[in-house]
Amino acid sequence: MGPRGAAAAASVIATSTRELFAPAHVADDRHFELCEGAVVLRGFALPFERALGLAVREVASAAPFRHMQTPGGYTMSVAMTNCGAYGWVSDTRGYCYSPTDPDTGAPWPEMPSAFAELARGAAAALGFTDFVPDACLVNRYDPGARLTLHQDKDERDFREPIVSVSLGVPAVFLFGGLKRKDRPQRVPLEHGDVVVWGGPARLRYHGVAKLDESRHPFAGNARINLTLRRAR
Ligand code: MD3
Ligand code: FE
Repeated sequence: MGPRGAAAAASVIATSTRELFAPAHVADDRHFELCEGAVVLRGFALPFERALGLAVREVASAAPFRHMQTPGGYTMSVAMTNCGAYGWVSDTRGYCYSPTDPDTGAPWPEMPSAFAELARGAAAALGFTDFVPDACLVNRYDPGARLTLHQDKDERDFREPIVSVSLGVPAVFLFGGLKRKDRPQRVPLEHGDVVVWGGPARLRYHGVAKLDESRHPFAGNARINLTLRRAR
């Protein structure tokens, strides 16, 4: 079975999975479709939060969070690291996926199985049955950090979905259109929320509003976001 339309996916969540064989966390009344191709799975990551917390710590001890430079010469307010075969990196020369950490020359830490399994499960719930991520960007938002509207276009195959996992302090996700000027929807994302982006949503502009000062037991005053992708 190939990827289904998101409308079909939403009805899968609403009916057959709930009544038949899905794990309890797949059938949840709070899951909803943002637009065709983008589905918010509220709390989908909560059953795995301990494993995810340990794995984030392990990745960050091997490849510490850092503030990358943009091609425009700015320093990003979001601190980033990566795991998996490829990592997203940016410097004054541009963006790319790199098999090695530019700070050390070493390969990125291996993708923790908790990350890969969670992404695979979330994608499968939407009908993307064999999503095998090879890149996980780990973003850390400290108070005041934000991500300006952008498209994700550095990946090889836009038919592959992207799975994002929100952890820690809540944030307002900005979900725009296919043009930068399209006014974005504001979508609050909380600890444990997972979003699957595919199909027609895959190339929409998106960003994250400036993070407010607040606290959550997962990571103090920070928000952590995992973005799982098939880069190559
Ligand atoms: C919508 N990160 O790292 S993940 C990024 O919360 C990024 O840290 C945000 O955007 C964050 O590139 C949002 C959600 C996301 C990821 C990819 C998308 C939303 C998307 C691709 C297309 C449309
Ligand atoms: Fe993005």
